[in-house]
Amino acid sequence: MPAAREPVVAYVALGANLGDARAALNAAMEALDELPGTRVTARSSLYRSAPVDAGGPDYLNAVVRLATGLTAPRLLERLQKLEQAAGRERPYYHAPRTLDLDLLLYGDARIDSPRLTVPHPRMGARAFVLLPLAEIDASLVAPEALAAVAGQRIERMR
Ligand code: PH2
Ligand code: MG
Ligand code: MG
Repeated sequence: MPAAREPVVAYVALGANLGDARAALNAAMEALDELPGTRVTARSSLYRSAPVDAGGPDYLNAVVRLATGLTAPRLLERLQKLEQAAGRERPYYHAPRTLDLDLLLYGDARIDSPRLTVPHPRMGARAFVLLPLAEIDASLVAPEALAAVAGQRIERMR
């Protein structure tokens, strides 16, 4: 029998700004915890944020930390299936969406393939990623990075 893979610590950003975004994010966090060989080991609060480089209503955003035995490509596949199951449509770039699940970090892997870039190339410029990420693992976010996105409107929800 092959040895089981050591679980990898990964971070996933969640976003939605169509339909019942709060329900979609909560359901997605539950679904991530049920992926094969995967546990959600930390969840941020939900945040309300102004769309960045996009139009439409305000977003709800959050970040979760996973411990997963899935490879990065398999995890990506699962994220995309969950987006589809939530009714995700892609009429144009950055269109409002019922659910967006972005793989931010996968252990210390650097991945540059046509389908997947890790660390996520735009995460450092987005308050809606950095604030929830800092809430669950402050050591991953430099104070200067938070200062650089301080102009973006975002509010932690109670
Ligand atoms: N996602 C985008 C583009 N802009 N803005 C906010 N506030 N939240 C998002 O999740 C978001 C965005 C593309 O995925
Ligand atoms: Mg995204
Ligand atoms: Mg995405």
